[in-house]
Amino acid sequence: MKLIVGNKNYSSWSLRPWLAMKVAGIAFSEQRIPLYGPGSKEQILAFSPAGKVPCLIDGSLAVWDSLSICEYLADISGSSYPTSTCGGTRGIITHRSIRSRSGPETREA
Ligand SMILES: N[C@@H](CCC(=O)N[C@@H](CS)C(=O)NCC(=O)O)C(=O)O
Repeated sequence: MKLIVGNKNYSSWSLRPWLAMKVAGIAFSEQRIPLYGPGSKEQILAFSPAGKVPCLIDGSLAVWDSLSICEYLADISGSSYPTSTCGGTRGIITHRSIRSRSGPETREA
């Protein structure tokens, strides 16, 4: 699996799945794309149809949006996002209300 992230000093969205994967011990490689520079958007769009980072590449599957990535990781590993806890539910509601403007979050490459 490969996680596409932005600048770690200001892309907190990128750090969410990055931290989740580190804490869960999920093996992954990382590709960093410097944000808001010449060609940045094109580089992101090569992976993420939403034109945003983070984006997780797992084989032919691309998953974008930090919450969707965490939910996907929970599905495949059983050890990531705490979806069954009160805190997990609150996190999901918060994330979903923010991301609902950005359309579907998975696609087959
Ligand atoms: N709701 C999205 C937000 C993603 C987002 O806004 N990412 C920003 C960086 S923190 C981005 O990709 N900006 C680059 C751009 O818009 O060109 C998520 O949870 O992943």
